Amino acid sequence: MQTVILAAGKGTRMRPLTESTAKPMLPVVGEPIAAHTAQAAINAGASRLIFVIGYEAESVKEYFGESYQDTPVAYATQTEQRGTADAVRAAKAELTEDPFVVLNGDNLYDVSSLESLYVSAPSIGTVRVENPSAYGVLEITEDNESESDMSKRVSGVVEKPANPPSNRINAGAYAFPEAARGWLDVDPSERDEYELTDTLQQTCESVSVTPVDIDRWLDVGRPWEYLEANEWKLSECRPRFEGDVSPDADLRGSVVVESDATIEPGVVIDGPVYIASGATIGPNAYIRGATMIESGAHVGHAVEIKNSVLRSETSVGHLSYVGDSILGCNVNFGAGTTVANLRHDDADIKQTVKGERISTGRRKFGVVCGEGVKTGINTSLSPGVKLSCEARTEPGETVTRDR
Ligand code: TTP
Repeated sequence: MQTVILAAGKGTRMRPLTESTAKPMLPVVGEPIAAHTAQAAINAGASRLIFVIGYEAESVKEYFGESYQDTPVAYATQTEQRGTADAVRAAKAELTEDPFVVLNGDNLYDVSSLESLYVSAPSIGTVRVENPSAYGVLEITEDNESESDMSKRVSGVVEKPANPPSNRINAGAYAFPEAARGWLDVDPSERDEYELTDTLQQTCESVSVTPVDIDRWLDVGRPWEYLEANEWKLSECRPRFEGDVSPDADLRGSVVVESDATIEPGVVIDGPVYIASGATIGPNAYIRGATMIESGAHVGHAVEIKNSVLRSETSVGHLSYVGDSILGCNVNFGAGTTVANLRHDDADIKQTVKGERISTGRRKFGVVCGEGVKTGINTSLSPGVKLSCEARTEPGETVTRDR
C-alpha cells in the first residue's frame, strides 16, 4: 500500500539537536529515525513511500533518493508547517486513487503491529496507556461481545479529554480508505493547525475503522525520547566487529564496531554499544550501553561514557564522565568534564522544553549539547542541563542552568 511518511516538522521540542538537522534525520544506531520508520513500513507492506518534506528537506531527499530498499520513493513539499492534515494534503498529487497509510517520520513502530495495521485497513494504530488524558483518545464501539479488535470500531477521537472514553490513544499510524483524499480540507483547530485527527473523525463517520494495537511504539519528540529510541534499537543489535579492534581491548555483550572504526588497547566496552565507521576509542576508555558513537567521534584516555549518544566529529578526549546524555555534532569536552545524571533526592530529572519545566520520567538523565559546544577543563554539568549550539563554559565552571 502507498505510504505517506510525514517528515516536514521543525522539531522545536527537540532543540538544540534539531537546530540544523531535521528530527526524522537524527541518527538511531547509524541510521536516521525515518529510515527505521520506512524499513518497518516496507516490512509491513508499503509498496511506495511518499515523504512529506519541509524543514531541512534536502537531507531527507539525499538520504532516501529515488528508491529505498527497492521501494520507490517520491517527495512532496510542505512549504509551511501548518499541521499534519496540511502535510498529507501536500502529498495528494503523489497519491494514486487507492487506500493509503500515513506514518509519522519521527515515530518508531514494531513491524508485526504495523503489518496488522496494513491488513486491517481502514484502521488506526492505538496504544493502551494508564493516563490517556494527555493524548488523542479513541472512542471505541463494539460490534459484538467478542474480545477481538476485528469486532471493534473507532467511532471518533477526542483530544486531551478530562474524561477519556477509553484507554487507547492515537499512535499516529493510519490506514485510510481512498475516499479520505477528499477529507483533507479540514478547518483549523484551536491551536490553528490543520490536524489529521479531523480527517480521521470524518473517516470514522463514513466507514468502519478498526483499532489496531501497536505493541511497541515510540513518539520521538523530546531529547530523552531520542535517547530511548537509541536504547530500543541498540537492544536489537547483534555483535559485529568490522573495524580495527586491538587484541588488548575487551568487548562484552552486543557491540557493533563498523569498518574503519578503531578500538585501541585497554578499552572496555559493555554492550549494547554501536561504534560507527571512522570513530576512534581509547586507549583506556570505558564505554557502557546503551551508547551510540557516530562517525569521526573520538573518546580518549580515562573517559567513561554510559547510555549516551555522541554525534559525529565530537571529542571527549581525556578524564571525563558522560552519562545518559546527548552530545550533538562537533562538541568538544575539555579534560575532566563531568556530567551529573542523578539527583541526591532521587527525583526524576526535569528539562526545559519550549520554556516549560517537564519531567523526563527518568531518575537518570544527563545533559543535551547542541552542535559546536565546548567545555573548559573540569567543567561540572548538572542533570538535565541543555547547552545551545556553540555554547562555551569556563575552566572549572559548574553549570546548573541552560545556556
Ligand atoms: P509534531 O511532532 O507534532 O511536530 P514537529 O515534528 O514539528 O515537532 P515539534 O512539535 O517539536 O515542533 O509532528 C508529528 C509528525 O508530523 C512529525 O513526523 C512531523 C510531521 N509534521 C509535518 O510533516 N508537517 C507539519 O506541519 C507538522 C505540524 C508535523
